[in-house]
Amino acid sequence: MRKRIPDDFKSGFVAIIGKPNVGKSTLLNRIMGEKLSIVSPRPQTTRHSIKGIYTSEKEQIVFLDTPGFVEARYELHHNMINAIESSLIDADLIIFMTDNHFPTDYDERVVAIVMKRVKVPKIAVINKDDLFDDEYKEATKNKLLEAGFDRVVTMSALNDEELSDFISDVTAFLPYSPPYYDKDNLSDMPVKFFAQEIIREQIFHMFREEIPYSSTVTIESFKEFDNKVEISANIWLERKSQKIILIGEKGSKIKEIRQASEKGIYELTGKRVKLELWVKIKQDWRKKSNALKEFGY
Ligand SMILES: Nc1nc2c(ncn2[C@@H]2O[C@H](COP(=O)(O)OP(=O)(O)OP(=O)(O)O)[C@@H](O)[C@H]2O)c(=O)[nH]1
Ligand SMILES: [Mg+2]
Repeated sequence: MRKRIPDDFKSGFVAIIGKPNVGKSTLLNRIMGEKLSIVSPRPQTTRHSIKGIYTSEKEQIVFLDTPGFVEARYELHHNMINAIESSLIDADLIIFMTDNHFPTDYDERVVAIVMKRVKVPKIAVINKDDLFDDEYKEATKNKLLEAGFDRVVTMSALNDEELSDFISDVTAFLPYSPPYYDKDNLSDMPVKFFAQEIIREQIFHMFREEIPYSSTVTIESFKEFDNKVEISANIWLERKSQKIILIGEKGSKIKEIRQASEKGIYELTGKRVKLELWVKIKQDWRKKSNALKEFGY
């Protein structure tokens, strides 16, 4: 029989926004205890809004990890900005995250947008507290309170110990409401999507400069059996010259991508993984709206 939902149960949607590379996806993954959103040392890693559904006995928080705010240099960026803006519309609470470099131009623009457009409560998180001192902390905290945030917290998203306090801070701002999702759901995306993101993450980790940004991944076939998963995926690049770099000498790089991805997908599914990767070119795909649609952006 289904357990009764207590009257004081709280739930709501919480959008996590902020400039690229501050640790938004790292925080989401820590809270969920699962790698839902890919993380890399390079900015603009996240491209879609990724939902993480945190459920306990007392609350359900639907976190939305968003792409870092970006200059719209490519059609792809317009789609990323749309993903951020639509996450603001449905949110019951906004978490604005910054780091040890506040304020940058990006920070200022995001804060201005949030204060102008968002009426719901707003928490500011100063992340990466391993990289700043008390003086920076106090000064930044004051600036954020002055800007209009309802609460300012400092943390390191790499540190699990601070998470339960953070969850309480968030829940305090949420409305009383029954949960929106079944407690067993961690996200609303299929396993196939996470497999695709895991492959994309390896490319972010292995290459510098333009290759990560010029690449995207599509899953062409995904067969899940009781004890194994068979996947065929395409890695799309923008130019022929990039293909040689991605494949590497005698296929060494593509092999590394395949092996690391198989490991990641194994950790996700608990099943043996056989992955086939194909490298393809779609000239200037980031500028073409029909290509973006085809690639799921
Ligand atoms: N030193 C330190 N590094 C951190 C902390 N939190 C996250 N990082 C690192 O910061 C980098 C960026 O983290 P992400 O979680 O990908 O950042 P993001 O805000 O999601 O970035 P985008 O998706 O590009 O917008 C990674 O290398 C993380 O390991 C922290 O508390 N301290
Ligand atoms: Mg991210």
